[in-house]
Amino acid sequence: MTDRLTSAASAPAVDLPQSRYLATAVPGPRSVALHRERQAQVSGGFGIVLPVFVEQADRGILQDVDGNRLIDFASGIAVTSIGASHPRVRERVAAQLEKFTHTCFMVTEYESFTRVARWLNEHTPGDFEKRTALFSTGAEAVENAVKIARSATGRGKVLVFDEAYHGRSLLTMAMTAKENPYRLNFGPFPAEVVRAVSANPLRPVAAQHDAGAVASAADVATAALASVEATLAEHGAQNFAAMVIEPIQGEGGFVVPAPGFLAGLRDLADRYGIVLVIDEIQAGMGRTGTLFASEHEGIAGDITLTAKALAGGLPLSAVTGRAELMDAVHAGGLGGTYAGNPLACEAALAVFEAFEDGCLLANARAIEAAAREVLEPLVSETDSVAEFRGRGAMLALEFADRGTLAPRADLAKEVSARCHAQGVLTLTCGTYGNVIRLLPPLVIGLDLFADGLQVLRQAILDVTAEDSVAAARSLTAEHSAASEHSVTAVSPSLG
Ligand code: PLZ
Repeated sequence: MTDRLTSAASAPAVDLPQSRYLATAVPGPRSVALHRERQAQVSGGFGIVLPVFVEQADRGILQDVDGNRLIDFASGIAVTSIGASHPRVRERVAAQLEKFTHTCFMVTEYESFTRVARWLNEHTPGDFEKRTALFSTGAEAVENAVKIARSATGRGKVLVFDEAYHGRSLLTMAMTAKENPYRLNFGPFPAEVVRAVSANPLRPVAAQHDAGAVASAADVATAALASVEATLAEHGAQNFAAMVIEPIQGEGGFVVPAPGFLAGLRDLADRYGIVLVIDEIQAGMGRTGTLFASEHEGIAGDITLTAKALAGGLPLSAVTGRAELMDAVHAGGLGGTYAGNPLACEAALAVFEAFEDGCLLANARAIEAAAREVLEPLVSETDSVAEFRGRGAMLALEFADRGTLAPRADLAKEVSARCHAQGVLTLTCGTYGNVIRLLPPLVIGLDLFADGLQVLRQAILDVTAEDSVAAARSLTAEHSAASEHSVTAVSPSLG
């Protein structure tokens, strides 16, 4: 085996104190100066959540160039699940660096590519013979899944869902639901992408229910499935190569589909000979407390996609699927210069080792329990936290007015800004931008996590209380304006 590690590489990893610390305002002066230079050099097309420049990262802490230690509730959007400086990743990548950085797997081979493929074939859901193809980004994995499904079925259409996110390349952008910022001004898009309803329990599009009655989760799933089947019929089910779905919709708002929906899609796919592609790019690799999120629903895709946390921060993605589908593609039809880069493959092998003893999955579940205890009561304590949801270390709070469910992106934004100012890096998401999501690294210490949760909870209590006061004030103002108006309106007749 090629596992020998150099002693230099075994030197202690970055070892940051696991506590929040603010040396300056956030962002501090050095970050502000570096951000100014960035704006002068980098395309304005890139957005930024928090304009802070990171110097070192370790487990739950990001240390910035001003000496601030921020609590990481983002993991680089679910990438650094085992931390951004895990010793195994550092050791394996450093050892590989001593040998070679690249050969191109389509030119000459290296064993780590095959070993990553083998692990994925053995661990992704589905008790059938599998093959894997490695690429670099999540979008590339999605694109290649579509290529493989088309090649295997001889069909063209792709079914995707409301609130879906699959990437920023031309095809995956067409598959993504949200217009701004992902699709805006970037069309025309590839044809043959058809969108069906999803089964969002809080905002059921398809559920038929009596006015005022809340649809049960089972109703939401049943109604959504009937609508999906109608969409398939409308476009000709026999024309669909693939249906692609995230087991928990990530960018769309951490939407956990109503129970039974994914199993229903599995049935539809079987009935119509459509390849079911489960996009586990954000939810997979331990994030939800199981290795793959589809395990919670007891289903297996014909193809499962992984990326993000797969290689601990190095760019690597994978398409893993039924051997007969994966081998249906003509030799030379799949590839890419950087596909399955050897440094990234070594990092993935380190990630697999880190998952071996089950502790990381237990951590994900402990993270959920801790967050639920602190955050779920906010649903009843405030008028505008509509839902606490998610699984494992993939959790979210949706802000919306009680009763009407009118989305409150303004509250999510303000709460996030206050967390950032206090050194807690939160992210927002959702079709309406009204969701705060928690994606802490699975290696975050529970004390540090608890500190971040308290900051978040207090920010929510403060912002929602201020909002209620402002709402009451404007109601009073409206009321007095209305009564003034009625006085002037009636005064002529009085006079
Ligand atoms: N599929 C389910 O979540 C990436 C996007 C961040 P890439 N999500 C984060 C942004 O604003 O660009 C993602 C995902 C799911 C596919 C992708 C795409 O993965 O590695 O970003 O291409």
